[in-house]
Amino acid sequence: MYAQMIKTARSGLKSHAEMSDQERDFQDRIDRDIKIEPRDWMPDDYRATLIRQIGQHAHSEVVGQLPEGNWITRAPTLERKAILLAKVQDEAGHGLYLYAAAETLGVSRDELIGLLHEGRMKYSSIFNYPTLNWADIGAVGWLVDGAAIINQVALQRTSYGPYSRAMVRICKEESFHARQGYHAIMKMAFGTPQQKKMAQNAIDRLWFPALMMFGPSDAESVHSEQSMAWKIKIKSNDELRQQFVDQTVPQIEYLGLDLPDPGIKWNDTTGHHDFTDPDWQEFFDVLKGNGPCNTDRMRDRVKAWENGKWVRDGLMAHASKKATSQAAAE
Ligand code: BYC
Repeated sequence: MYAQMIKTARSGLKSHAEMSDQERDFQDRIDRDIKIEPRDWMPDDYRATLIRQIGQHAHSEVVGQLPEGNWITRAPTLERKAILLAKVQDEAGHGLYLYAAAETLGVSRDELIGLLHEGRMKYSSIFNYPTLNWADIGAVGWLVDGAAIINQVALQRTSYGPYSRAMVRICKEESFHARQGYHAIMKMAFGTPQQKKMAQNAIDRLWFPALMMFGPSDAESVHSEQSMAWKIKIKSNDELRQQFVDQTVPQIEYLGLDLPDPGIKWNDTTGHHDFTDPDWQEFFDVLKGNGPCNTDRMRDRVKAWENGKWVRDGLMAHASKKATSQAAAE
């Protein structure tokens, strides 16, 4: 169903005059901050945009388990292992809330997962970078979850009710994720010279990929204008990226480490930090499937899906048996 919708999705903003009466009423509800619920009428493109964004978001949560899950068996202490295990389980839960929110739009989870596996849906570019050592796990929690929260706090006010409510819950868990990441990196920054070096190295490799998580610049963003008019997105890619930089600079200063960008400096005129853009060519290459880990991530996800078939079949058989015996008893 969704595969068909994306083929017909229209691009470009409709003027008030171009809208039908129904579309004008819909836009009016959005403008008055009234949430849109699953049974409400909505334009097909609004539905398709939400399915794309929520689906991509759900896939990111699930694929995002891989780089961190890789370190559960190698966590340096029992406490760190328990924390990481809980975090990775939380990501599965986030995926579940989001797939459930997407299902309220009439698309099945199987279809979304099928599209991901065929390479027709995306997941966040950040998860195509490797986690090479323990310091990377701290940096992921601090920078990657930190970037995700900034985006998701804004999305709590998104116009689609089920997405907005999923975000409220996810944000609560994400703040624990970011804090545990900062705590792990802080231990290393204030640890031995070798630990400090590892922490710096992780930040050097993950800083620019973390900036890319907010998407292309506003000038290059294809969907922002319409998504902001529909309040699917509340803040633009560049606004959120700037917020992340402003939030992170004092945190890195406290750690006594550096961001790998000599261009970062406070600007009195704008009231924000200036910073260097990531390499956008690299970003678009990663999106095309040419990042360091794209192939591994998809191979691992497809394998996990295939290996989990017997569990899904068992659950379906149990549910149908239960439904039959319930019907017979009535
Ligand atoms: N990566 O017009 P634009 C987490 C695509 S997971 C990949 O600006 P939009 C975590 C975009 O899809 C948190 N693709 O798009 C989990 C579009 O391509 P298509 C994940 C990207 O949608 C586990 C094209 O580029 N968070 O925290 O208006 C462990 C043009 O872009 C990316 C979310 O998903 C990217 N970074 O804005 C640890 C938040 N950026 O579809 C942590 C929800 C752009 O036309 N999503 N593209 O082929 C959003 O807020 C928005 O979708 C974005 C992009 C800001 C990401």
